[in-house]
Amino acid sequence: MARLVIVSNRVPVPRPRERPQAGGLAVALKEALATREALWFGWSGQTGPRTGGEPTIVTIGQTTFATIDLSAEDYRLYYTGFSNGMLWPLLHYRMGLAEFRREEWEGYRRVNAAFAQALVPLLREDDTIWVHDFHLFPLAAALRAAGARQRIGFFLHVPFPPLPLFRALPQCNILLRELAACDLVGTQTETDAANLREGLRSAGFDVPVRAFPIGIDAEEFAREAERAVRGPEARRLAGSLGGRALILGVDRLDYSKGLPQRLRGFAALLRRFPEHRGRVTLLQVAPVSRGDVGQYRALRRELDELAGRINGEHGDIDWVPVRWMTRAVPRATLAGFHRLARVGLVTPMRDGMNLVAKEFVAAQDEADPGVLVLSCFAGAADELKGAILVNPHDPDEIAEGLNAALVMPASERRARWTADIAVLRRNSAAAWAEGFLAALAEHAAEPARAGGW
Ligand code: ADQ
Repeated sequence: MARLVIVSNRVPVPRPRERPQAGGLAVALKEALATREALWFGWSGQTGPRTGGEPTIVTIGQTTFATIDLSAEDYRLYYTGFSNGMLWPLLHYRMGLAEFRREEWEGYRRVNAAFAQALVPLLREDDTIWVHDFHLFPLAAALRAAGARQRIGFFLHVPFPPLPLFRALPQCNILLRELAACDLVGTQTETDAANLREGLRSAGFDVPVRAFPIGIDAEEFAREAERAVRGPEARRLAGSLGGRALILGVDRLDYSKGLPQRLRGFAALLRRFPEHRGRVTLLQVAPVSRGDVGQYRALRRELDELAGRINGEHGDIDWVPVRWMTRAVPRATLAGFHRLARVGLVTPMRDGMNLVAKEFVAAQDEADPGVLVLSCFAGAADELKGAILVNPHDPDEIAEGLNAALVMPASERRARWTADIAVLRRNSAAAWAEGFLAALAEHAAEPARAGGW
């Protein structure tokens, strides 16, 4: 089997004597990497005197990890600036939060060119290259310019907005042209695929774009949850609830996740459905991410205040309605919390997929499953038909969804869960990776594109 080359912004290089890193792309690609030789290339996560240079190489089993550093200046321009300050909000339909600066755009393209320069010498002729996410839109073109003729696939983990919105980016056509150097582009949903296809066509390119919804290893996560629910943290949490129903939110602290609206939805539940007062607890875990972007600091302040206000207004001497944690909790521990929860509350304003929603379903006890209340704007809503779908902009709709979940009879909970778990088992992480790679092999073999870009 030909070697697989993964390229992503960050590379999860396993550290000696540590458990393999959980979460993210490493979990999704676990099986794809277990069955073939692979090279995983990207940024080390460190800043150094300059961007690029000789990659640091670590080989573990069949996988070689190759990483380069970024200069502090490029970290600011490429990562904090253009990727997180411009592309992230734009791709999540939040144009008002996007900040464009020409020097950041230039830094972004410079880092992509440096990635290509460092990667090309490591490539073999029959490698298959799979590029991940919005940090690396221009990489395929940069690789072609540096001489790479291998097949290249690209997968976008986040949404792609309708074209009139994407056009807010001054260099949108350059970005689309550079993406068109791939042989196949994958998105999370059909909507994202249609939007991106339209964008590419409007710029004069006809690259195949197809939806490949990312999955999880549901069986593995269920085993983790069964183990963790008997562990000390889950037992401590269960004991502290005093028989109250647990509503659980798990996210990175990010404005795409709809956290203020979610807290307002919970407050609306307590106001409009007073029978739940004193009988439910919302635990929201949201560790700080991207703390060096101003908007994220402002979001944290807003949430601190909101959680405090809800507790002040609704709390009682023996009941704190909202438990709000910005500390990180290990993924395995969270699996146990999911299993304890009566309701999983996942209400992003916009999300490529949202794997937390899938993990919540996977973690449930089949005899007595909890209910997922899910934003209709998460990619996962296309697959998880057993969830109660809500519009995350409307706190009243969130409250009604929560109430419906809390009063739902066990037979209906089991029916909804059974439908969703079947989808998760079928659309697994392994099926996602193999599906994309098979499609890439097919498309790259087409004579029209075989000559390269
Ligand atoms: P993210 O925006 O990071 O990912 P998500 O899919 O929800 O979002 O989570 C990815 C992983 O991180 C999951 O395994 C989850 O358990 C873990 N995670 C999330 N919050 C956590 C927390 N508080 N503590 C510990 N672990 C946590 C991007 C896109 C998503 C897309 C994924 C995968 O934004 O839409 O689903 O990539 O393609």
